[in-house]
Amino acid sequence: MSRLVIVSNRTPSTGPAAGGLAVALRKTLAERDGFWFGWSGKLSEQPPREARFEEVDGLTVGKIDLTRQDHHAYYAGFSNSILWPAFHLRLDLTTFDGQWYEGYRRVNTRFAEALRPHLKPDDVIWVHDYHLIPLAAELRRLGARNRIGFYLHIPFPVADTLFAIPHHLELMRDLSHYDLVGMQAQRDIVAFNEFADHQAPLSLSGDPLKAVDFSKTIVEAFPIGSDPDAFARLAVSPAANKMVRRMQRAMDEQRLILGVDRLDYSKGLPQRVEAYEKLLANNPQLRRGVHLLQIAPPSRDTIKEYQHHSDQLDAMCGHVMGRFAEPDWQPLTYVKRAYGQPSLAGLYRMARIGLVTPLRDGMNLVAHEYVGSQNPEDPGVLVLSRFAGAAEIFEDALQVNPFDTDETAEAMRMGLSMPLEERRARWEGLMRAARTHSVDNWAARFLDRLGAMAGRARQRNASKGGMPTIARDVLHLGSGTEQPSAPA
Ligand code: ADQ
Repeated sequence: MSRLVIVSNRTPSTGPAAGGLAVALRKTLAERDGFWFGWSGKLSEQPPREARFEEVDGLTVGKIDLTRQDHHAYYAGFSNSILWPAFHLRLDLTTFDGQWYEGYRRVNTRFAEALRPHLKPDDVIWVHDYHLIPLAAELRRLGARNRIGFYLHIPFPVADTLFAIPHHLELMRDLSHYDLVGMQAQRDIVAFNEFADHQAPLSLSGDPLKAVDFSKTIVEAFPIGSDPDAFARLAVSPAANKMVRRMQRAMDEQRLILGVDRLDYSKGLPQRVEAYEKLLANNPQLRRGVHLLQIAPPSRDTIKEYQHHSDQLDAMCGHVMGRFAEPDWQPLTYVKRAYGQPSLAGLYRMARIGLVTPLRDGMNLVAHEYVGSQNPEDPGVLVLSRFAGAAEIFEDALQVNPFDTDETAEAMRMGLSMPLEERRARWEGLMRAARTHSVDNWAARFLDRLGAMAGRARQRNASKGGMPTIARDVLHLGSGTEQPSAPA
């Protein structure tokens, strides 16, 4: 079997992996030869050009360090102040700085130069996420002919938003150097095809303009998931029970409405708090009978949009407390810290409503974890944004438009009064879907697909340059800022 090389922004560190994705990828790698490659987490003035390899909990891990300046331009800059907001359709939250793109490319070149000497011709390379879109192109420039797959963990933007991203055409050309590109949802494939079919803003006359040839790249949806049966076990573990007992003492007879998210503007937290406020305002009989627990540890808090969002949420929670709290009852608890998976699983199981209402999300694994953790005899209700990738899988959730806070408030009310029989029927459908789309199945499907492309890799080996060609029918480029690069 070919070796597997996983490449991601960060490499795994010792100790239990924090998320289901890291666990699944570690397991996949442990089952075959290969290594994980990425940034070490260290910044230094003059990082060595070569990667250093270490054993981390039985896995081989190759790491490079970065300069502070490069890391800032690549990570906080181009990746998280341009690509992340734009791919989540939040152009209003982007910051454009011309130097960031150079830093982004430089880091991708550094990754490729440090990785290339360690590749064998038959290695299968699996690159993860928007930080590393140019990596295949950089590796191909250095002569790598391997099968290279890319997985985008976040949504793919609609064409008009993509056109607004600086250097979008170069980024799309970079994508065409992968053999297989995986995305979360059919919605993302539709958006990608919209771009691939036109590649420039539409005009009233003439044929669609095409600057990038995607004919050698397969682009498909591979919806990611969690390990729902592991969450089912975890939710009744002693560690989970400890958290549940603590909560039960505080909650008494109140029913729990639970949100668990990174503190990120894509997760729709202000809208969620507003919807909860409407639930209490419109249904006075529910006051003292429900409690919202929102867990949201800060992330990327050096970026000003994240600080602003955090301040906004603080103010909104304070507002709802001020409006509804009584000396002996508080409507909500807002906790800005991370918890271990057992504690989360216990809370998921206890919650009558799992409130997962991102404004836009690649998949949303919290929805999968909530489903896995439920008590089959007395399951809770998943209130789910229809703009999460998970909405394509979880048809039995109460799906809402998170921008419409009246609708979300009404879904919460319905969930709180839903009869046991309906809750069970819906949960059974959800659990079936969560099992079908488990993270293990996701990794196996992607790697089977990429592995089956051996023929194409040989074809590439046999061909002269091996680079995807640039279509010849380019009349002019939409933005007028970029020229197609010459085929190698
Ligand atoms: P994220 O944006 O991080 O992931 P999500 O899919 O919900 O979003 O995953 C969050 C993970 O972090 C879950 O495993 C959850 O348990 C954990 N987590 C969240 N809050 C936590 C807390 N307070 N304490 C401890 N753990 C917590 C990106 C994309 C998603 C996509 C995933 C995977 O944005 O759309 O689903 O990658 O591809």
